[in-house]
Amino acid sequence: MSWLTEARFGLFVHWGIYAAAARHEWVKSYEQLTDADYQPYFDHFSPDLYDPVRWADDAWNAGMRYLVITTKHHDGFCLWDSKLTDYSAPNTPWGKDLLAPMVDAFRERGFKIGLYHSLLDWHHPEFPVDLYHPQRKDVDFIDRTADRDVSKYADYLHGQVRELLTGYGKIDVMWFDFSYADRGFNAKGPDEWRSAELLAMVRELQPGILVNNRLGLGSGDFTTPEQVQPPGNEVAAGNGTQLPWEACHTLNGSWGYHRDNHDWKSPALLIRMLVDAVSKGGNMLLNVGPNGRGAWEPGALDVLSGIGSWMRLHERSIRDCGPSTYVPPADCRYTQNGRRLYLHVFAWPMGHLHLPGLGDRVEYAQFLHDASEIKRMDVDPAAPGHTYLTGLPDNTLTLKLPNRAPEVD
Ligand code: FHN
Repeated sequence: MSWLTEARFGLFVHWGIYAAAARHEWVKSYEQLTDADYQPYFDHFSPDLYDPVRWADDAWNAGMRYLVITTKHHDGFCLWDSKLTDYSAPNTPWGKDLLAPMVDAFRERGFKIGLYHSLLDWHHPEFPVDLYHPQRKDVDFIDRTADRDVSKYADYLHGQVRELLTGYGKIDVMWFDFSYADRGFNAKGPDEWRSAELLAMVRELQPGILVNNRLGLGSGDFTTPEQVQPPGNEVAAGNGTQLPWEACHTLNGSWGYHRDNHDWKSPALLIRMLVDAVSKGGNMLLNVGPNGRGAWEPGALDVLSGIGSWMRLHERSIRDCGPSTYVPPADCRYTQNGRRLYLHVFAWPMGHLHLPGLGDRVEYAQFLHDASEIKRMDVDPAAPGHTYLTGLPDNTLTLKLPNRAPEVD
């Protein structure tokens, strides 16, 4: 798990022909489009502005260190040159595999590579017409699976995952999405995908790969809270052990490109969410939805640039950091890495900033951007073990702790 917890911050990319529709990646289901209704997006998909080297640079400069790309989303469209279907990028006007140049560019830039793969497939003729399927209105609940053989779909699913894990070099994360048992008919849920067999194959083909918790077999190697910040360290369901977790978030409320969604989260908010995650032992996977031409929106680039400016100053308070045993003041977070304790001030108190329990343990406080150091902290003799900081010009401070292990007062 070391590289995942060391990286702490990754890039999620939702991209496919739904980006040409420009109305969310679920557009086929939301609008209950037939295959014929949806075909024009395939027939006109030719992302002339696609530039994976630039994508990798922009993401790296934002401080992201791993990629998770949607190889196939629920609509069934494949970014790579699959031998198991014609419903793929090489058969669109673009005419080429889109995954290979992306994996190459990001790996060359230094990223770990993660592949998102949808367990749902609204294009495959054997995938059950369930309560999410675009054709759900056309069949009665009782007849939903009458004419479909989900085991044939499972063969296809396993075959495509094998293609992905044998055709694109070392893959570091397999990000399946998503299993559900209640499908409005007698579904067996994850058993339909033959998930245990699929997971065994993934681990055999890519030893050391990390697999998320959405294959329907419990917690996986890490849990994936979505669009929420867990209240504390995520605990793996059931067995009480604590697993790494990764909160995935959109920039603007939409995973796939949506022409009307420009309500960008601010860099300040996203930085606080990233700090909050790390302070609780988690990661943040932040999503970009490129448009149908393969470009990232200016609003997205602006937000990522703002995050990158902060990361250039405070990256060490994120990389390989985790929770502290010290309790931070209200509206603050601590992230810690060994003897370095990082104080993140989300909101300024009136007057002093009171750091309970640190007392004279702080050797110095350093403002990361001007390299000035406070040699002496205001220690209130009436409140032994407490430290007061005043007039801090920055929102993230390095506090250096003595060699002895931190204790909680
Ligand atoms: O249905 C998908 C959704 O489109 C998106 O891919 C998110 C990302 O985590 N996963 C599913 C919803 O949980």
